Amino acid sequence: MTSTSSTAKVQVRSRALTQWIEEASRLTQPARIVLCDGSAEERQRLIQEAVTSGSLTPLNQAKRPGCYLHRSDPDDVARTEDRTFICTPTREEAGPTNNWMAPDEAYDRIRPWLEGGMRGRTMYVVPYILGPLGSRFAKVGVELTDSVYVALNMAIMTRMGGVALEMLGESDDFNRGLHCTLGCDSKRRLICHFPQDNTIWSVGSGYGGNALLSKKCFALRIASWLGRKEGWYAEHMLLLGLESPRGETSYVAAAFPSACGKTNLSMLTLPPAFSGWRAFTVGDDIAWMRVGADGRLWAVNPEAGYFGVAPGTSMQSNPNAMLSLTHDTIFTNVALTPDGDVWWEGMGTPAPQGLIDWRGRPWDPKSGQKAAHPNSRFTTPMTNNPALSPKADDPEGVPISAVIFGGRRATTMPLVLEARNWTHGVFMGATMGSETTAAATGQVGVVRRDPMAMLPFCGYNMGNYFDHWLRMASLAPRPPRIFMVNWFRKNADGAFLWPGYGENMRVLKWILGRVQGFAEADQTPVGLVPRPGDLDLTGLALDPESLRQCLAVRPEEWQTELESARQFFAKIGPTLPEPLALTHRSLLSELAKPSNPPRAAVA
Ligand code: GTP
Ligand code: SPV
Ligand code: MN
Repeated sequence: MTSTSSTAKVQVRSRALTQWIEEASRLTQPARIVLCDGSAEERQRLIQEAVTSGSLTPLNQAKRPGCYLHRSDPDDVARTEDRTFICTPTREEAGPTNNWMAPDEAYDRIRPWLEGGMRGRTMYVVPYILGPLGSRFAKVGVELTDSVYVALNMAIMTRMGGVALEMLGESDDFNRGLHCTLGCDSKRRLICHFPQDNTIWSVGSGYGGNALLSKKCFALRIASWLGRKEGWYAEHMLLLGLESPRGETSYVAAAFPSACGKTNLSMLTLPPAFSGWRAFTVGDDIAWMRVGADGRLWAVNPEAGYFGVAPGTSMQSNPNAMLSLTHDTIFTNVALTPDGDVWWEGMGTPAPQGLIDWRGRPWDPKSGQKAAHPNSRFTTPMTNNPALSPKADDPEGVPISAVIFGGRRATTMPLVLEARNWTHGVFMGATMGSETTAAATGQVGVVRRDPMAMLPFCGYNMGNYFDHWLRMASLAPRPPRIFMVNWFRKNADGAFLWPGYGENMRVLKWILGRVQGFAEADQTPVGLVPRPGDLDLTGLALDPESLRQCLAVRPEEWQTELESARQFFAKIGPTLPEPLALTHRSLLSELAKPSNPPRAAVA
């Protein structure tokens, strides 16, 4: 018999929501239904439940108050792109880069698994808002989940609870996310998106983007589809504010693929030579953008927390993240120290003796295995971030001066490259490549085309998505300038050429200088690149040869790059917009011009 929690001080006024909850509970047959109100008392209650059930382990509360550790099933540690489907009436709508299933087939495949799937368990009803309260960007979603870990994460990642029911009112306009862990059985794992129904069904996984349905499923896949229909943009982008010594703040939006540096750049700590400058985080993973009445592009962060990569996060690389993690944070798949604290590779402190690894087993430093999973994560509220922008909650969002695309590339891609114009910029984003990372299951370190960092997240046909991007220039009379960056180029010994992290400010300063019209650049066949003297390198000990290699545009590497772009465009097929094909041809002929090589930036 199902009972509904009576402790919640909130009320559902939407008949559509009540009906959907009834329908889902008839199907999954939970023992209890808990309507989440988002209160602090509720959070404590859910934490208690999670600790009792073993889903969360309390950390040392003196050292890390309000912090807990979660260990996921070892077979369920990252997004599973091969189990992720876009379920549109036709295959063409999903396009050649997405897995596609017909909606009826997907519903029919999953429904039998859901029958009684929550028996003996609790169904948490998690209403949430994406976007600042009162913003024209904001949208309501509701996730029904049998995972208390998911409910607790959603409370950090979104504006969750009564506020969302308030905003929804009697309306039937909300995203319906149904999530059932099914014992995290990889054989019954499917993440299906039904854009036409504003619905997501996710089963068989309790991890990250597979299970926190507000994040990649709604805020990117479904939202990108809504954005095309309604004339706005949902992007896999960080949002960063940079205040100059004159007190003017400019905002940039940057799209890097998963585990390629968005959280780090969004929280960067400036080098000492940049005293007088300040950096503020608006968002670290997702941006929703619209053209404003002033003709500029305006963006909000739809989320309210960070689900960030732990390994590599240290007081040296990202102090703002480290300070955020001192309280009220959930850690997933990191290592546990004997005194109840957390540890991961690249934390900047030696591994303490007696570590318990991410699987919950004693860790042997000589085993060659990682103590923390490479995709181990922290979930922390944005209000924990000392660098949080005062605009992070602004319903209007922030105006974007520059869009930055970036990948993880050992070769070819210079430290920074400016597009000649909007179409060239869209081409750069559309053809960007990046080495795969641990954020998704599968082989790590192989270069794949990941357009605008959206390959796994675009909810519709990629060719139409490119077209939507091209259209922005006509919608916005004052569009942002477009750049490409690469923090990950390597020398012949396989070491990173560029120090990265806070030093990336030097590149950002050049980008702002270009936008404002005072920074210089060199023309290359593939775009504009700073000469070494155009970057502010005050206080940076980087040898001139490494810098030269960072900035080099090598025609033979670009031949290979453009061939790879051609193959990718061939895969896109008939929906590829003609201006992108034309840009490809004109870049090829630029590269072939004999007069091109002897330029400063060309090695
Ligand atoms: P998702 O949350 O998966 O979308 O990842 P993300 O894009 O936010 O990446 P994140 O900032 O968490 O960084 C991922 C990894 O890249 C971490 O291990 C970082 O230490 C490393 N990283 C970030 N920025 C830099 C950089 O500038 N240089 C180098 N070499 N590594 C970096
Ligand atoms: C990513 O993979 O881009 C992430 C983590 O931000 S997840 O929430 O798992 O998608
Ligand atoms: Mn991400």
